[in-house]
Amino acid sequence: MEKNLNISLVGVPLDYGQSRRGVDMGPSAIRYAGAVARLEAIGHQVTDTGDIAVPTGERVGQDQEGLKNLDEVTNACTDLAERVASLTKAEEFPLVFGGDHSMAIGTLAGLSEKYDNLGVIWYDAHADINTEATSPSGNIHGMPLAVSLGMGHEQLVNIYKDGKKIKPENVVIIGARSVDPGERELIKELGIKVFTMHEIDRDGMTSVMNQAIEYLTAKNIDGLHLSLDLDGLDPLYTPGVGTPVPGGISYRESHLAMEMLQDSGLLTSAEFVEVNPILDDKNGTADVAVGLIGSLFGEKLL
Ligand code: 6HN
Ligand code: MN
Ligand code: MN
Ligand code: MN
Repeated sequence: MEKNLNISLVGVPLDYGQSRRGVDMGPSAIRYAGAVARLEAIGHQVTDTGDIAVPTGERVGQDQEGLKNLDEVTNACTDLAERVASLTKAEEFPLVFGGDHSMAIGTLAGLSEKYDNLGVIWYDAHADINTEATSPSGNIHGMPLAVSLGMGHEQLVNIYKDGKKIKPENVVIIGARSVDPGERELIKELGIKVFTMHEIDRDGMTSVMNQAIEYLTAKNIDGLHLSLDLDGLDPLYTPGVGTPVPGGISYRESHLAMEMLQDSGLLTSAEFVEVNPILDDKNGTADVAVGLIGSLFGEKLL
């Protein structure tokens, strides 16, 4: 790696965006798996800024207008947005550990302070582009992309700053294989670039990543965020997730994707989400996350 970064870690022990407890322990699991040492061994400067405060104890959240735990998710995402914005202002590279994927609303809101034309790679089995009108579950972790594009409940859309935080033409989804009917419609309407498992199988990960990077480069993005949901990988490799979907991206394909992102030199922030140690096998999913972090941040085999 040519460039040593000042990386600031943020943990988001949030599980209110979905219905399976335990994903709030994701940030600890990723730390235990050795994230800091792995990054330091590459030569980066790492500061762990600790966790965002999220209420613990027996679940107190209330459902509102078809959204589960709306206030709890709103509060955590607001705090996260402020933390991320202050890190980018200080020229730190934000690396965020989750926590359920609703937290991406906060990450992207914070990044919108610095970036007007942010590119986003959404590495996930799901599209996470439901609104409360299309969601089959009411779980906000299925909605962060829609919310960040300005669609959905106004309390979520207006977190940190009013309105949309990213542009649909700057988003690339990779690994999708479980898309709800309303999501499919919205993806078509907005013209969002999606590489489903079909394209990955047909063209191979090398081609998919080259296409994704070329596509985003042509948009003149001023930064690139990776939002990596561990359920993007096949549950064979990452069983510790709340909404596993078979037929996913392989371990090697995922390392290759991370290496190609590193080689692109475009990345300016990242988040690794949905690690649930309660559902995991000996913290293996967090181990995979840390391995991918190694590849993403420039670890070399030789
Ligand atoms: N995730 N599409 C389903 C829903 O409930 O909206 C699943 C969402 C999963 C979200 O994995 O981040
Ligand atoms: Mn997912
Ligand atoms: Mn997701
Ligand atoms: Mn390689």
